Order: sequence, then structure tokens, then C-alpha cells
Amino acid sequence: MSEEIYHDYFFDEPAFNTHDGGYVPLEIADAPEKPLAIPARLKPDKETDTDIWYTVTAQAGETPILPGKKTKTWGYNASILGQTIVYPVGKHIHVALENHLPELTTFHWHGLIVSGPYVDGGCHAPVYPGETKHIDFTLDQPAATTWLHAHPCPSTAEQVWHGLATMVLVTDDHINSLPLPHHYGVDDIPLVLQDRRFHEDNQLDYHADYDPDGVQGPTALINGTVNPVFDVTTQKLRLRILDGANRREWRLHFSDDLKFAQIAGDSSLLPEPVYMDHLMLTCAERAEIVVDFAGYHEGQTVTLFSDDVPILKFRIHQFAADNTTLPDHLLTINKPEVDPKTPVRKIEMSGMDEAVMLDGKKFSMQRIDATQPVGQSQYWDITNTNEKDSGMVHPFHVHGTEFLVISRNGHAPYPNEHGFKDTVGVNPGETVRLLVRFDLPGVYMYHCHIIEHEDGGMMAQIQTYEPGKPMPKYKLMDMDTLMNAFAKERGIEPKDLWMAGMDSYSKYGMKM
Ligand SMILES: [Cu+2]
Repeated sequence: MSEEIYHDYFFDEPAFNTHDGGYVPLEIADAPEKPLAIPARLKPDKETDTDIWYTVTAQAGETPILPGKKTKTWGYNASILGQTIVYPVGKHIHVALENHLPELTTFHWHGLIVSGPYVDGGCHAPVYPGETKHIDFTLDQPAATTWLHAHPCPSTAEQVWHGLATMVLVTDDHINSLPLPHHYGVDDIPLVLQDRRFHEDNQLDYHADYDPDGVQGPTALINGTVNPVFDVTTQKLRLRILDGANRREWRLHFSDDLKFAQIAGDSSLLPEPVYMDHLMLTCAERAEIVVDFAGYHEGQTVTLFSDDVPILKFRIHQFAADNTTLPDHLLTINKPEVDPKTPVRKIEMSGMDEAVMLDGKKFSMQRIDATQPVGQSQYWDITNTNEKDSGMVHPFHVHGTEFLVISRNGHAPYPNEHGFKDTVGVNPGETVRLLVRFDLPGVYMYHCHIIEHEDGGMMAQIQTYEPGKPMPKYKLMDMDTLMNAFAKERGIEPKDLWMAGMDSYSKYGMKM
């Protein structure tokens, strides 16, 4: 059977980040090859038939990344990034959130359908140094590759840069029953794609590298490994790829233009596999792909590139022949009905650099920008008003929901975005229509996921509510409380505090 194979990146080429004035090209690091780090799976503290308990600890550490001095980094139950967390759908999940860092942080579950604003872990849910907070929830969503990252406004970008990001795998009986590679670390591999710049003694210096359009570095890190090599011992590999970079887009392709099948996007499997040889991810997007090495033999190497820079080598070893084929059908997506009387919500992402705004405003922690009843499906039209030839692709993310991409400027979405998503790249001059429904009441943030843009104010929040019931009042955090806490933790006066995004407000005479 011949299936269609897509050969392009789909997004608008003039908007690729390679055209940015501040673009930092990837360079091959002067460092030896190293085995790709595979994060350990976080062991539950306890598990019963119905419940599971975890402790997630944000901690500081030192990581050997480059030859020479170790790099001071942060991570979850690890010195950098974190252990991989597995959440089975349907179980009651209890998580102790421990903060062993020298400053406050939050634990945001990017892609989980959990209640906002506290369990969701955005800016309203700080955990102060030395504190432990407890959350619990039960997931009712499709299996997906999601992630945990810090989200303490206005220091999300800097904390992620230090390493606070790790994978969270949502599993269910359906995905476990499919003939897919399921052996974690052997043929089911997480790949967190990031880039960093290393300064003197191999240290990070976020402030020195700051760019209001997103911080980049010339060195690619895959799961925190520079020049990584993965030993392939099975014919097929499932790669769970996360763009975990603050700003960088990844345009991925293999040597020999090896084709692969994308089987899942951000929040679910795709309805059917999409065959391609090029894949572009914008910040926070995920893709699961299955690569078949049938045409290769022991001793050969296959390289994964981003643009034309090698970022990960696959060293082929002997493997047993694998004749399994991917199912033609992976997931049934039931598209909810939208009442034609329901108004379409219009959302506008505008500006670049310090001028970034959402709906003409900068984020304010105490302001609710929109409301939506729980259970109601709405169309959201997300417009990026940047100029076509000089603008950028803004990845639009909504907390606490999984949406469907309905159209791009009235045309069909890209072939690989027919599953549920929580982040969508919007080209300059484009309007992307989403179908958005919330299942849980709460306050949820929505924003550009170029992390410096969200810190710089390209963000808003929506309150969802149960119709017919009184609107609950949530205690929302305020910027002064957080800024004073950061200053105290750093042993400085609040006026001496520098944080990403501050200039984006002060330049416009605004207070954060
Ligand atoms: Cu943006």
C-alpha cells in the first residue's frame, strides 16, 4: 500500500527563526560524543489498585555537560531536567511538591487536564523554598506525552533555562494495547530538545544571554546531553520529542531523508499515522514518531539534524526483525458540536521584542480576561498580527484543556495536527481556529510559549465556571508578593531585582 509522504515543514518559511536578527545558529560543540542520557522513571512512593503517590522535588545540582567544570543546574529529582513521571489515567494521583531550591518555584503540568489555578501550577501556586505542598487529581484524558515545568511569573524562562523541565507520560489501556514500541529507554525514548550557551567554567548566565524575543544558545542539548549517541537495538524506535527550548524551533530530519511516522501530537495520538521525512516543532509542542531502521545494519549510523546541524546520532546494533505494522487507525477523535449561536472568541497576539501583547494588553496576575462555562465548546480564533516577512511564529498554549485545530486562515490544518493539542504555532498574518472546551472550573493561563514572550506579558487568563452555580472567587497571586519574595530569597532589595520580562513592562510605563 502506498501512503502519502510529506516532505515539508508546513510552517511559513519566511517566519522561520533562522531569519531573526537575533538568531543564534546551532554549532557543533567541541566535546566528545556521549551516550544519550535517558531520564530514570520516577518511582511512586506507594501504589494501590486505585491510587498512586509521588514526591516531586525541585532541586539544585551540578551536571557534567561539557569537558571540564560541571554546570550548576536545576531539576526535578535530578540535577538537570528530571526523572520521567508516569501518570495512569483513572488512578487517583497524589503528588507532594517539594521545593529544595534557593528560591520560589511553581510546578506546572503542561498538558494535564487538572484544575486551575492551584493544581495546574501556574503563577498563582508558588511553593517557597523549604516548603512542601500536596496536590491530588484524577486524569480523564487520552494518553499523551506531556511535561512538567516551572511557571513562576516573571521568572518562568530563567527557571526553565536552569533545567526545570521534565517529561510526564500519561498512559491508558488503549495506548498500551496498540502494537507500538513500549519499552521505556530501549525502544520508547523521550527526547527533550533544548539549546544553551555556556559561559566561563561551563556555567549558564541567563541575564547575559537575555533577549526579549527568546533566549537561545549555540549548543544543542538532548535530554541534557551534548553530542549524544543512542544505541539502537530494536528495528523500530518510538521517539517522544518535546521542544523544551525557550525560543528555538526545531526543524528535524534524518540522514538519507529517512521517513518516519508521526503517531501523536501534544495531547493525544493522531487519528492515523502521518508519514513524513521533515518535522518542525515550535516551543512546547510534542510529537511522537516511530522510526523504522529496517534498511540499516549493524555498524551504520543514522543522524538526526535540526536544519543542517547534527543533534543526535543513532548507532545501529544488531536487532531482531520486526514485521509489525503500525495500525492504520490510532484514535477516534469525536469532534464536539459547537452551538452556532456561541460567539467566536477572538484572541490577538501582537508585537515582538518588549512590545509583545495579548489582546493589546500585557498580562496582569489579578485580572481575569475572559470567562467560559465548563463543558461548552467554543471556537477560538487566534490571530498573529506580526508582519509576514519580518514576524515570528508564536506558539499559542492554553492551560487546562486539549483543543482541536479546526483551520488555518480558513484552510485545513497541517496533516499532523488532527489530534488533540495544547500548543499551536501561529504564523505571522495567520488566524488559527481552535475548538476549545474546558472540563474543570478554575483559572487558566493562555499565552505565547516563547517563554520570554510570556514573561514579557503575551499572556492572559480565563476563568471557567459551572453554569448555574455561583462563580468561585480564587485567591490570585500578585506581582509584588512574588517580587518581594524573590528579592528576599536572593538577599537583595526589590529595586535591585532583575527578572526576564521586567523591561518589557517598564519600557511601556507599566508595572508588572
Ligand atoms: Cu511569541
